[in-house]
Amino acid sequence: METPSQETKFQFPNDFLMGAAASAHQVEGNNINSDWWHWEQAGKLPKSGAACDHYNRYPEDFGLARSIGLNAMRISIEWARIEPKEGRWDSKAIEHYKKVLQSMKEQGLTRMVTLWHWTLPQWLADKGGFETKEGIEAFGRYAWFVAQNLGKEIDLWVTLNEPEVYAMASYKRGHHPPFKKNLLLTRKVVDNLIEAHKAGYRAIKQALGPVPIGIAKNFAYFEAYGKNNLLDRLTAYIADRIGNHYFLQKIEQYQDFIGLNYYFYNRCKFSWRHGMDEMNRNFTYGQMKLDDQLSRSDMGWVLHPEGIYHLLLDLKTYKKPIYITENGLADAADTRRPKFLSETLSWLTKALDQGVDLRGYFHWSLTDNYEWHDGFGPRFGLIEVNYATQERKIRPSAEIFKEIKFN
Ligand code: IFM
Repeated sequence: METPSQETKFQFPNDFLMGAAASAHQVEGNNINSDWWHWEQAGKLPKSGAACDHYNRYPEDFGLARSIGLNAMRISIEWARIEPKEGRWDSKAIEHYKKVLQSMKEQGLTRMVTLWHWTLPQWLADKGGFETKEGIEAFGRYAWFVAQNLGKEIDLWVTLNEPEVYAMASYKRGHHPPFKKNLLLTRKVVDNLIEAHKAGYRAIKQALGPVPIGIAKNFAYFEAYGKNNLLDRLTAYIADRIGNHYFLQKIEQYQDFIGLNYYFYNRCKFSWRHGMDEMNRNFTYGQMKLDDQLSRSDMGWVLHPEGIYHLLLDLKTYKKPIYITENGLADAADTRRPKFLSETLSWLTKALDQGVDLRGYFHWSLTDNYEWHDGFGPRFGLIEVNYATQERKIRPSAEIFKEIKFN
C-alpha cells in the first residue's frame, strides 16, 4: 500500500495527544529497592546506575519535551519507591511524584501514568511476584494507594506495560528477572497479570470514579508470507489472535481505552515448528520470514510503519478509544528515525480518516535510556543523552513534531 499523500499527513485533531513515553527504571536512576537493581548488583544484568538522572532532571526533560512540540508524556511510577517494604508506603516518594506530575502540568503536558513497567519491589520479588495470587493482591493495594494519593494529578491511567512481553522475557526466555524458563509458569504469570490488571482497575475506579484506564499492550503486525497460501494465512491469523487479542479479550470489560505498543512486523510462513522467533521476541506459530532488504533498527528489528495502520483498523472492532502508548526505534545515528516518524504519522492520519478513534501517539522514547538487558547501547531517544555528563541534545528527527498542525 502507498504511503498517504504529503499534504494531509501531519494534520491531527485539536485535542490529539502528541507525546513521548518513558519508564521509571529506564530513566530515573538509583532504583535501589527494585528486583532489577538487585540483579544488576549481582552481576546478572548491566548496571542502570544513575541512568538519565531523570529523578532529578525531570523539569529539564519535560521542558525539552515541550520545546520540541509535544503536548503529552507517558511516564511510570516506581512501585519499589512507593512501597519499598511490604505495607510501608513512602511519603517522600509520593511527594516526589506529586512534584513530577505538577511539573508536567506546568509544562502543558497531559499526564499518562503507568503503574507497573516491569520492575518489582524486591520484597515482592522474594515472594514470587506475579507467580502468586499475593502479587495480584499487592498490585491492587498499590494501585489503590497511588489513586488515593496521586489521583488528582493523573489524566490517563495505564495499569501494566506489555504484560506478555514481561512474562516471555522473565519466564520463557529467562533473560529478565527472575530468569526462569518454564512454559507453565509463563502461562500462569500471564493469567495472574490479567487478574492484577482487573484488581488495579477496580481499585482505581473505587478510589476515583470514572477516570480513563487501560494497559499498554504489545502488538505485532502479522502478515502471511505467501499472500495466497492458505496455511501461511492461517498461521498469521493464529499468531494475531494469540499475540494481539488474547489478553485484550480477557480484560475487555475492564478497560476504557486500548494502549497500543507497536514495534514488530512478522511475516508468517507455515511450518511444523512452534515457538519463539528469536529476533522479534514474539511468540507465535510457524516460522517468521523477514526479508533482508527491509530496513532495520540498530537492534535488527524490522521497520514497518504501515503495520500500525492495519493494527489500528483491526482494533476498531473493540469500539474503544485507542492511544499509541509506544512506538519507536533504536537509531543512534538518527538516519532512519526521520523517515520512520514521517511515515508513521502519515499512517496515523490515514487511520483517523478511516474513522479509527485514535486519541494520541506516544513515541518511545523521549530520551535515550536503559534498554533492560541490552543496557545503555540502544538509542531510542528523540533526545540524545551523554551518560558521562548527563547532557541532553535534541536529535534532528525530533523537529518533525513542530510541523504537526492541530485543528
Ligand atoms: O524499552 C522498551 C520498553 O520498556 C517497553 N517497550 C519496548 C521498549 C523498547 O524495547
